[in-house]
Amino acid sequence: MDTKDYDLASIDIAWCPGCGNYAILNTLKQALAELKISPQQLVVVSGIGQAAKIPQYFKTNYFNGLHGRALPPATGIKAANPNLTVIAESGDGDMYGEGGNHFIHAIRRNPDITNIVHNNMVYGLTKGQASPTSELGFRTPIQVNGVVSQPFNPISIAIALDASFVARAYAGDIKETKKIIKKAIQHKGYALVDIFQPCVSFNKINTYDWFKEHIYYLDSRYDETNRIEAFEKSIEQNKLPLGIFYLNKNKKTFEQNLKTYKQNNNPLYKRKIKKDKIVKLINLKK
Ligand SMILES: Cc1ncc(C[n+]2csc(CCOP(=O)(O)OP(=O)(O)O)c2C)c(N)n1
Ligand code: SF4
Ligand SMILES: [Mg+2]
Repeated sequence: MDTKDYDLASIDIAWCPGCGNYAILNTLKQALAELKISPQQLVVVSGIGQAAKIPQYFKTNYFNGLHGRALPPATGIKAANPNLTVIAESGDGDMYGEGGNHFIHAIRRNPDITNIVHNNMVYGLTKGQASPTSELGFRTPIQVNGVVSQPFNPISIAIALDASFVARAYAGDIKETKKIIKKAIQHKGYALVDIFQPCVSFNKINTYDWFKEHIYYLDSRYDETNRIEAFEKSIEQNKLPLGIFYLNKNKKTFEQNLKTYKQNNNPLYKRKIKKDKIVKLINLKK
């Protein structure tokens, strides 16, 4: 497959020139093409925000949900048809703020989905308010004296909850980000890929230059199955590690744990509902 297979005939992209979202879109298309996942096999679920526009900019099935609500429909879609590749993709505000509760419980359920978060440490769409990952002291037109709360650390939270795949990438490095996204999609279970994404319009602190100075990759000797070491890496502050922090291949997925699939492999969407069950459902509504 080719990245052109994901191109739409005509699109009007409403991202600013220089935004890190373009690189993430291109990287995702390359990863999908290399994994030979067709647009027909794929569903991308997003919420609201600049990042959440991504499924409208390439050829895929998609569901654009309410703010912060990408993960529940993504979990449901995968449960109804486990043959699909399901990606829940949105911004840091959408996934960790408005959707923070769903983030935690999706990790607990471990659906076989990939969760890609464009982490620009700001609310881009609504013109630059602080997000949960904004640095302490980050000044905005709303937080005029600077942010007073500690930033949310999605990597630490995910490792603490024993998420089955936890990674961080940087939009400015397409080659490495592509490798990480491909591994996340191939992973069986919930896979978090938090991607540092420069917002050139509203985040003048965490710029391309800033990231270059503040990131480094976990080296080849790093053991991603060691949860304690992964947690230690996740709380490093001076330089921020990138790569796969943590991997737990021993967890069953949400779909595997569902009683209905233990009894019958047939995807839910293919099953016929018996008439008496429909009558029961109608009666419940009354
Ligand atoms: C319930 C609700 N609250 C607030 C908003 C306004 N709103 C839309 S997008 C957004 C922030 C998005 O930030 P983020 O998820 O980081 O995405 P980005 O635009 O930075 O990619 C907010 C607050 C909304 N649409 N719905
Ligand atoms: S406001 Fe920021 S996140 Fe939104 S398109 Fe512009 S640069 Fe990208
Ligand atoms: Mg954001």
